[in-house]
Amino acid sequence: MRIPYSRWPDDLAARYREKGYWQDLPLTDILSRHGESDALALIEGERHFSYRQVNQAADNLACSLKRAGLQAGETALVQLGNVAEFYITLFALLKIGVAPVNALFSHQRSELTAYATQIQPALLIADRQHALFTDNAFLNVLVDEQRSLRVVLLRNDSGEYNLDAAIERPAVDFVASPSASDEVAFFQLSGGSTGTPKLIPRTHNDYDYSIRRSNEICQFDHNTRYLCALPAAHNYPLSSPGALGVFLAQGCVVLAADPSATLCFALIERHQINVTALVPPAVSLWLQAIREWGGNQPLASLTLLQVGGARLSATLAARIQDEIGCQLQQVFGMAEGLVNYTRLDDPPDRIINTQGRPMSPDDEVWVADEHGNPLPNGEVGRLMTRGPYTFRGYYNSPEHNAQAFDRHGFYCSGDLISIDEQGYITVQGREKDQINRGGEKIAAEEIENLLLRHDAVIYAALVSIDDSLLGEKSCAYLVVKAPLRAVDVRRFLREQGVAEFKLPDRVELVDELPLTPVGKVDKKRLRQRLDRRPQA
Ligand code: AMP
Ligand code: DBH
Repeated sequence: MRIPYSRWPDDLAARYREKGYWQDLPLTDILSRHGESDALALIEGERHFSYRQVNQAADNLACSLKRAGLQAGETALVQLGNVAEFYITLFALLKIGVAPVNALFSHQRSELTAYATQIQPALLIADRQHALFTDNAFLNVLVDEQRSLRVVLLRNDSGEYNLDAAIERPAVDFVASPSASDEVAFFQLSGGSTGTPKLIPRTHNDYDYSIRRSNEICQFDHNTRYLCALPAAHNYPLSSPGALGVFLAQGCVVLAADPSATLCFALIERHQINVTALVPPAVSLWLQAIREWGGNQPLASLTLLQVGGARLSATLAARIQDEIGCQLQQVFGMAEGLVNYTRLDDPPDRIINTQGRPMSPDDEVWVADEHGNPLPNGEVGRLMTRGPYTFRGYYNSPEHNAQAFDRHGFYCSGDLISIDEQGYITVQGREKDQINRGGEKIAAEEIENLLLRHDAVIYAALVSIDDSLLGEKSCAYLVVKAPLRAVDVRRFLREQGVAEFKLPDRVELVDELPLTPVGKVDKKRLRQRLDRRPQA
């Protein structure tokens, strides 16, 4: 059984193979090539795992899942936080050709249901420590509604759903059988701009290349000690080069539950971390902590700090080298594929002021005007891209794909950028209807649809407001039948089961929403209104 996805045209696929980008190796190879090694692969709290142990644990789980009847070509819904089991599960599923969606730990009922409905999973792996799974209420609903769901395993469950037992039970006669390298390995999550969160099929070949090439640029090797403080499932700390890059290079990944300075500084010092990845708000908090605590001594081992996920201001960027005491690398990427890096040997001006350049010589990136025509260097327009690790279509979304791609297969990311003569990209803004709340993406339409379910709401529009720490926060403009307080709106959304970071930071009641000449809500004007008003 194969999972359907939009393939690359034959001529491009042939080129990517010829150039050695696609090596026709399964992603499982990243781990199994070190399967006999006793080098330290992973640290989480007091738990230490060698490569041999991670690989064995993944084999054990894979074998348990096979015994439970899981088959190649099926899919899984996984929700695990920054714990060792996240990687063990990912590799176990890859080893039996089952493709997971790795939901973020912040996701709630609404997101999990949307993913399950799209992929029809045969398997659910989650954690009793997540509020959704402390009892069986949601689980029963899922099992009831998703007829495909046959197997459930939960971390921290001592009963029938015991994930830990399935990982400990020794594998017998297990031989890995991953899906073919040009088939879907797993689904990545899109930050999205539509009503339902979209899924991105990633193949072994394309993802493996993005990791391998990232390692070359970021110079990850067996001495790399990487702190993963962002959500482990996110594309950035998973593959840019992220934990998978570290595993490929036989370095060591240390997991942190969150990017707070208190936690991370201690881990960096204790485990002699030399590289980590942050979003811009975390950088602000680290800089503040260094000032308050009087120095960057705990960070002495750190040589490289990657920053991405949202626009980093040049002011913050310029402080990193001196105050944190390590080199900055800007990373402008997307779960859809394309990743841009500033290079380690770039001049400071470029590292501070640009979001880098594409990692592959075969990334085709150009800037389009509103009619889809190419613009000259330096002008601001839409980012268009295709390449050896950029997807060719969201899962099961023909209508949205028709909008998101041009007829030559170039993906329009919704970012507004300019490209200089050296090919360096500067992110200038965004055209997609999305709020980037410190790297966490909110699709306006998803929240507007949920708001419209409220009896008192007639119209809803979610827009961004500038925020000095997060870059952007969200404001819901509502036309209502009866007065609503911000707390009521947030409580209502929470009841709809949506992730906390998507709740509006501010709520404004208005008599009507301004419209554009074609009758769409004029969000630009709404944002301008906010600029003129004092903070509530
Ligand atoms: P996602 O769709 O969740 O993978 O998010 C990808 C989006 O995050 C990009 O299309 C950009 O809008 C934004 N993004 C990621 N990295 C950066 C960066 N370094 N600077 C500005 N925006 C970024
Ligand atoms: O924001 C992102 O999605 C992102 C940022 C940096 C990403 O997917 C990546 C690097 O790979």
